[in-house]
Amino acid sequence: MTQKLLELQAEARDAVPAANNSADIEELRRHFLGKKGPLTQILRGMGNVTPEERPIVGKIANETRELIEQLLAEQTERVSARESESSFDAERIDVTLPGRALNVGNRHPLTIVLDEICDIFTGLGFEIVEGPEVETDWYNFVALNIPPDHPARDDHASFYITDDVLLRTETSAVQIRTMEQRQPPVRIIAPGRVYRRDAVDRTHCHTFHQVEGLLVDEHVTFADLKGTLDVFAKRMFGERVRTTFRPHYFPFTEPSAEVDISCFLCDQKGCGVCKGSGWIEVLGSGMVHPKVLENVGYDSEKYSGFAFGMGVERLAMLKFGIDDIRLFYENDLRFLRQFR
Ligand code: 2NL
Repeated sequence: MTQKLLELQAEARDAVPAANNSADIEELRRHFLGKKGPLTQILRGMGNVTPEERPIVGKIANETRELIEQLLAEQTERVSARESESSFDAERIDVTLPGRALNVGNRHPLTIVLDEICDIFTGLGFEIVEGPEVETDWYNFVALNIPPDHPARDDHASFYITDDVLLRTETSAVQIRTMEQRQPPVRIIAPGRVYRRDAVDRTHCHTFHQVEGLLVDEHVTFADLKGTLDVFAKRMFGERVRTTFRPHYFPFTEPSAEVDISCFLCDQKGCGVCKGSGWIEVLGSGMVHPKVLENVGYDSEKYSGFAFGMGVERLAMLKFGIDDIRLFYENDLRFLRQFR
């Protein structure tokens, strides 16, 4: 029996250091120390050993178990150090490689300008209101002092759906609806998409965007209009910009004025954008016509107001130096990616 144990020790000394991965080591552990392994078998045979020999055989058996366990532990340590090193090698990453570029989007140039306009007016205490793009003749025209035979309807060649229903030609209708629902003071801007039956060219499109503004209260004067739009122009195009109010005609305002800003590109020396004049037209405005106030049930003796309207495409083209309105709608990423 002692002989068998010594043979077992010799076998383990040969086999364990030859195992070169953790699976083989586990296999050897089962082989030498498992329930059906040689050591267990030998210990089961202890019953046949004489009482004198028993302590000696027992001692050698224990030494054999300890030896095998120690051999396995040493080999496990050696193998696992090597294994984790090779897995480190396999998983090594090159932190100096360039990263993968993410395809980050950006706002559409019209959205950038629209947001900017809205920010300026909300900063001045105006509230943003929105409304339907399909309107009735009353809200789009008649309430704004443009009756059916009015020549101003020619400027607004429209898309009619029925005799009485059309795609809105400006966002004024939203402001009419708001005034119907509230009493003054009213201080709102109405941004949105509008439609006109225009032939498409470098500066015209059948679908474009507008921001209209309206302020109605007691004692509102043309000076309030001038001050408000002067602040807007300076915040939008730079503090150096000055404004001038040129008399004009709109059916829904009286008096009416077009607003020009001093050319922010050439400082009024004269350039292509201001066509040598030093001034650029940026919006239309005026004091709300008393008939419009009466149409929504306001007392035009007690209340007065100013209103204005601007084209978002036009302002965006000026601000970014874009010479063709169609670029906004073609979804060409080479164009759109320039406005980050
Ligand atoms: C322009 C000119 C303008 C208005 C729009 C307005 C609205 C109401 C009452 C009175 Cl509810 N007026 N809007 C007034 C003056 C000019 O727009 O050139 N737009 C692009």
